Parts: sequence; structure tokens; C-alpha cells
Amino acid sequence: MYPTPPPAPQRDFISVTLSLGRSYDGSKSWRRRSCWRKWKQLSRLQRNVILFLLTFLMLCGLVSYIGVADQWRAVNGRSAEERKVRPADPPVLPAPQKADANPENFPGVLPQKPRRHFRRRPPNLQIRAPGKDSEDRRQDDTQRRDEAVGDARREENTQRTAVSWRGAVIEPQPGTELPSRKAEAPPKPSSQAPGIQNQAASPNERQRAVIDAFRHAWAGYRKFAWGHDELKPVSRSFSEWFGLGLTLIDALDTMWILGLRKEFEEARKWVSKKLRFQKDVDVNLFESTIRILGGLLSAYHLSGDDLFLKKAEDFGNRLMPAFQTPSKIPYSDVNIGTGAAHPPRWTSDSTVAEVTSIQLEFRELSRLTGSKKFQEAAEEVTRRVHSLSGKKDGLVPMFINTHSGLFTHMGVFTLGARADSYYEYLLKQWIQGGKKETQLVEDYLEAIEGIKRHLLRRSEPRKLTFVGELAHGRFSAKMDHLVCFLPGTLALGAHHGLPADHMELARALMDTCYQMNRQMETGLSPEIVHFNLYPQSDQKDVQVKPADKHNLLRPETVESLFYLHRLTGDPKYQDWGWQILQSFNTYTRVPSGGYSSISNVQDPLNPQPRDKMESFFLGETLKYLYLLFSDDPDLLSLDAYVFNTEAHPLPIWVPPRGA
Ligand code: DMJ
Repeated sequence: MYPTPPPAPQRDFISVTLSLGRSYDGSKSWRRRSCWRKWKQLSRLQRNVILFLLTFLMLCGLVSYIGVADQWRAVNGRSAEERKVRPADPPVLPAPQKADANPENFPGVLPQKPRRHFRRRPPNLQIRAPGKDSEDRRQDDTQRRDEAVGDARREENTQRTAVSWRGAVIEPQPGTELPSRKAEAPPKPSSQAPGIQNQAASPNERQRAVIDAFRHAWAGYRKFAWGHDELKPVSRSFSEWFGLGLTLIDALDTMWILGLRKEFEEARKWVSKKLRFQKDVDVNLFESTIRILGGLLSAYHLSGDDLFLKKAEDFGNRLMPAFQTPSKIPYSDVNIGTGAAHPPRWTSDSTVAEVTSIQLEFRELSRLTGSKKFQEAAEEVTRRVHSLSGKKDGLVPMFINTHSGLFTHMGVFTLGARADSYYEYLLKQWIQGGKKETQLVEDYLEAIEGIKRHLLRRSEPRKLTFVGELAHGRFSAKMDHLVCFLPGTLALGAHHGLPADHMELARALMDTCYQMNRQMETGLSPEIVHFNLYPQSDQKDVQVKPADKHNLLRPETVESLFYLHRLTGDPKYQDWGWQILQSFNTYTRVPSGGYSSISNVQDPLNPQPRDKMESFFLGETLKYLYLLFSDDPDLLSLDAYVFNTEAHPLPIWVPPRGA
């Protein structure tokens, strides 16, 4: 027998039937009616207790919702006026990906506890991935053939023990003289060298957060862009510039320094089996020198693996045709397959920073291989630029002509794009060569005086010291984020015995670079800022034009923070770097892997990902953050190594006593 159907529910009370537009079967309908009957069977007291509890729970929910909304307004809804006078709130740490990266696991270590709620998470940056394109497949086919050849040298190299980066590995060299290739080759990096340790000290909490960031970036690159130049993290694809695995090579030494040996070995295998330079492709001399040549040389020094030196020598040889110009000032581009070199299509000029920021790498390549041609070609450029007219108290114009060898576009002076690393390499070559090449340091010292005289100003109302630009006698309060390399370089010079007031200037400029980040709503600096010079105006010190609001994950601020902390010991620089790392994690981290440059550092709700992870994010930004968070002065000691402009450490040729 079927049970007697229960009475139809009375709809004048709270209905427990939610009409979802579905048809229900008889048994479900029966169960609902049964519930209703049970409810009717309850005593009035029982029903009142249940209703009271339900009402109480709903009220709790409502109160909590209002609280959240108020806090949200407090954090995000400040008036425009308030925003003008207050720096942006420090960015909030995102939900950590791994337990060991969670700052809350390490109470007492962090300068400030991140607020955990109330701020809306940044927009989800995920987009569907396209499949591999035909170019990718074509390269795979070509490289599969290469793979078959194998690498006999690999066997030989696996026997070599890794060398540490914790101290100098280069024995004193006789100045900048080159050893002959066979008779007097420089000593190979070797774990047998005194004072060498093979294991990194265990990373601290903040360093572990950097390792987590690196792993996340690497995971994206490995999955969606393996062997290609750059990851496009949002579209989960890649872009090519030279088609030489730029990110992979740029990141080799970072992996070594961070202790990511498994990742390093996998990348090493790619270099061994897939990286071929015999291809018909134009590369930019400067960019490929600092990233590829510098990256390979550094990987060689850290790992002691000959493979990297052989690749570096092959690549260096292919760059040499760029120097075959009437003036000996190299062309900007060279085809590494055909050897055809040329300037950009629209001019016969090269950029001054580019032709004067390849010397560290070319000199080191000569020292290691015994082949003088690399050093000679690069140093000829230095000599010619040194003797040129058109400078202003050591400041150089931005362009130089490859036919005449003269500066062009005279009268414009900047420490930003197209001139920046000229100054950096004057100092660093002097350090690399054991501080013997006085002409280099004289040019550097003169330039710093030129900066003080012509480009230095203080902003209003906070009196931030900044480096502007000069165009035909007119001062512009414009400063590229690129200029933020300068505090670090000044501090490095002071450490190596240059005037103490360089360190004072370094500290002042470091404050400014920090404010360029801090005063943005995302905590990340834009590409270019303009400083306010007028005391009476109600403007903030740091102004940003609409076209300049992007952040490309550049390293310069954290690079200088590393030097300032290493050379002063002041922990505030670590705290500032920690804030910047949090901002990168909050606004640029793409959930599916990788980090993306963004278009608007002033809009935390929509920073507008640009779908590109530049190779220097792994080569420089994360490396400098990791080094910044270390308290060990022997970790890549500044008395033993000099970093090229892409953050690749190269040995100082004559380390001071005791280094
Ligand atoms: C890097 O390639 C180098 O640091 C270069 O000197 C300047 N530009 C980028 C990083 O911003």
C-alpha cells in the first residue's frame, strides 16, 4: 500500500518549496510535504526557538556585511583630496600560493602585517591559451634534429663540481692584460678554490617569498613559452624578439643563486641541446650582449660548466661584425647567421648607452678565451667616446653616428633611456679591471659632477632630490624609472673609495625612487614621472602623465635597494623592497603562471595587464630582491663581483686583499 498522501502545503506561510522551474518526482514532493507536516507537529515554543535562531543568524550576516562595506570604503573610497596628500596605502599581500611564502607564518619578521581583507582582489588576469603555432612546431622539428647529435661534452661536465657564488673565484690577474689562450688561461671556477662552499645558506622567509615568485614565473614560462624569448602570461603564449630563448638564458644565474638546481639543470639541457646561434636573425648588439652573453658568462662562472663559455664564445664571435664600421662605433644590429650588420632602418646613428654598455662582457670574454679581439673592439669604442667633443661636464648626448663617429642630436642630456648605462659602465669597468684604468673613473667622476651641476633638483612640497633632463639649456623635471639605477651605482662607487658625498646623494635619490613607487596606488612605479617644482601649488611631488603609467616589471628600484642595503646595512631598504614584492604579487601575478607588465599603476582595481613578462624580471628584478633580503655580505660579494647592467655577476679581475 502507498502511504496516504499528506495534505497540500499551506502557502500562506514560509514556503519550503523553491520553484526552480524544474519538475520534481513524486518522492521528492512527498519528502517536502513530510517536512511541512513535521514543522506543523512542532510545539509553538519549538517553532519560536527555531525562528529566533534563524532571525539571529540573518542579523549577524547583515551586520558583518555592513562592517565589510565600511572598511572597504575606508580603504578604497578616500576622497580625491585625501589621495593627494597621502601616499597610497601599502599594498596588501595576496593569498599566498605556498605555505612558506605566507608572511603570516613568520610573525615578528615583517615590518608590517598585511591587512587580510577588505580590499578587492586584483582583476583575474586569466585568458584561454592558444595552441602552439606553426613557428613553434617548425623550431621543434629543427631542434629535434640537433638533439640527435647529442652532447658528448655533457658527460665531461657533469663530473665538474659546482662552484659557489659566495666568494671570489678568480685569482689576481695582471691588470687588464690578456693571458694567451693556452699559456696563461685564467683559472677555471673550481670547487677546490679556498673558501668555496657548494651550498647556499638556507634562505630566510623573505627570500623564500622571492623563490616562490620565481617558481611561479618560471612555471608559466615553462608551460607556455619554453625555449622562446618571452612569456605572454595572460594569453598563455609567447613572443619572440631574437628567437634565442632569451628568458631562459637571462634566468640561468638567478636559478643558480636561488638554489633552484633542478630548474637550472633542465634549462642547461635546453642550452646544450636546443640553443643554436646559426640562424638568420638580426639581434640588437647591446640587448643580446647584456642578456645572452652576460647571462652565459655568469652561468659559466657560477656553475663552472664549460658549455656556457663555449656558447658565449660562439655568440661573441657572431656579434663581432657589428664593429666593422667606418668609425669603429658599432651598428645597433647584427645578423648572427649571415654576419650582416646594420644600423636601424631610419638612421645611421647608434645609441650612446648601447655602444658603451657592452664592455664588461666583451672584456670578460677575452679574458676567459684568451682571444683579444673582443676586448679590443669594445675598448676602442670607449676610447673614441672618451675623446669626443659635445659633452657637457662629462654628460653625453644620446646618439652617436656610426660613419662619422661623432655625437648627434647634440644638447640633450639625460640619465634615462639611451644614456643611462654609459655612466654605469664607466664605474663598473674601472672596478672590473682592478681600479687601474684611471681614465674610466675620471670620466665617471666628471659626469657625476655634471649631474650635480645641471640635472639635480628638489621637488615640492617634500623636497625629493631627483635627476631631471636638459634639452638645449632648458631643464625638464622628467625622470625615467630607468634612472633609479643611479643610487645603487653611486653607492657602489663610494664603497670602492670614491667621494663620500656620492653615498649621501645615493641615499637621497633612493628615497625618491622609493617614493616613485610608494606614491602610486599600486605601490609600483610608472615608467616616467615628472616632479612638481612649485611650492605654492597643491600638487603632489610625483606627477604621472597618462602615456607613462605603465610598469614593465623593471628592476632599477630594487637593484639600488640591494646596493644601499648591502653597503649601509639599513634594514629600511629591505622593508621597502618587501613592499614592492608584495605589489608585484598583488597587481602583476597571473594565476595560471607568470607575471605581467601592467598599463596603469594608478588603478589598483584595473591595472590593465599588458600580457608580457620581460626577461629581466627573472634576470634582474627577482635576483636583486633575493640578494636584497640577504644579510650575508659574502653572498656575491661586491668586492669579488661586478654586476653587468642586466644583473649578471662577473668576477672582479683583481680582488682586493682578503676578499
Ligand atoms: C635591462 O635590460 C637593463 O637593466 C638595461 O640596462 C636597462 N633596461 C632593462 C631593465 O629595465
